[in-house]
Amino acid sequence: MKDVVFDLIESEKTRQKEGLELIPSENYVSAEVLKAMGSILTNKYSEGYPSFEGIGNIDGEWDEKKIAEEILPNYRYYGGQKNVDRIERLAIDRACRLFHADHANVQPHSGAQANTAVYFAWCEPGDTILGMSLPAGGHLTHGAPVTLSAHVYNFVGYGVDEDGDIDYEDLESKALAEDPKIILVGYSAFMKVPDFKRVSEIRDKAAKKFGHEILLMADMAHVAGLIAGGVHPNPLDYGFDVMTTTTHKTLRGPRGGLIMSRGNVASPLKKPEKKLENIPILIDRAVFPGSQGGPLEHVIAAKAVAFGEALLPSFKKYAEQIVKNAKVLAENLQALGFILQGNGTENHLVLVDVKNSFGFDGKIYEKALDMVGLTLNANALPYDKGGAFKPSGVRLGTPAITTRGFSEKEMAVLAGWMKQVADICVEAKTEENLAKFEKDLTKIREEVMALALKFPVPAI
Ligand code: DSN
Repeated sequence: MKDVVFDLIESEKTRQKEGLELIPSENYVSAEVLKAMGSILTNKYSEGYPSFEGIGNIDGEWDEKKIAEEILPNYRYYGGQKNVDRIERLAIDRACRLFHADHANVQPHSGAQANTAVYFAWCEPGDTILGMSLPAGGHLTHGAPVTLSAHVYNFVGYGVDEDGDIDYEDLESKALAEDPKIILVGYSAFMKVPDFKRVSEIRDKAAKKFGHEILLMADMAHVAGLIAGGVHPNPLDYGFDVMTTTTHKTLRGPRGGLIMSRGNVASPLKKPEKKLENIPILIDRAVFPGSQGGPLEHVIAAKAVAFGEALLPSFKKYAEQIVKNAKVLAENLQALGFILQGNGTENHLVLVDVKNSFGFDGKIYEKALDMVGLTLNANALPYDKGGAFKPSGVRLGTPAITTRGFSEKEMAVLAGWMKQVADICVEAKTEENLAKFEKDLTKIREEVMALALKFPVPAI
């Protein structure tokens, strides 16, 4: 008997094909990424690491003699690692090339796991970490009170200014007052390009004042694909020691996490001194055995495939188009009366102040847009009085629709539908009342579906 799960997967395929994904942290993977992720590598245990020495290259050409002589000993706790070692090594080498890193740990199961491992690698419980506060647009794992991170470490939050940019003066004064062990730049709802050089200089000043090393960390989960495509600066080029990311957002890989670092790469078996130059080894030890068990080698294989795709010239074009589309979408929305946080966008993400634009909150708008096949998420604006449960905004972005081949001209159509749905929400006032506008919503739904079907989802 066929498991009902497969019916639900088919139904989800239809939803993805017929609708448009505007959640800025989602994307559509290629058939190859999907194939690697759904492979028999899920059968294999491989706690530990492959040899830290390079055994392959980007084209997957192997020096079998070198492997026979040098790959052993690897650092695994199970036998049968011949293929897995090469796959993980490829993922590591490709990630290093993409992000100009000395080392990559490709094992984190998620972005949250990646961040946890970095904190654990460098801090003691109670140490201070300075990051963007959640109400300003930071991420849960950057010390939101409900998270493990906030229970273990003393998070201090810096804010954003009226333009939605990092409040660098606030960051600097807190860095010089709070004696942080980590200064963290990263976010979930931020549409500016951070001044990494300025933050790096602030770190140096604070390190001098307090007389100890301070780890400079960037959580680039949202923009990693833009960095890989060369359309966003890379924090590792501006003095940052560590960059974490998820692999499934703009980077367009499988769901998972990744940590890149600068420093000495060596065997993870011997515990090194806690110095910034040793951060790659400290991170390896903090991922396994520090905070994770067996790596998901099927996901690591899919990461390797995605990184290979991101190294191709076509990915650069993709990244450029994401940013162009977001800019044009923002301009079209503004022309139709939408008020945007930060007055537009410099990356892939647009944050709409729907409350000030139209008088309703983000939840009703998210629901109405879902009814026409446009998927985005209600999102709090910086310092939103409505908080997470009655947020004043919605967050949307262009990575997924750009993968489907959307360009500037479709952005105007999209903005037009968003305005029509906004007008319906003005009349409906409550989520319950949306049902009364079924006819109008269905008409828009049909138009959305017709356009969506012209731009197939890869691998479906
Ligand atoms: N949940 C992700 C996002 O949507 O931004 C961040 O981890």
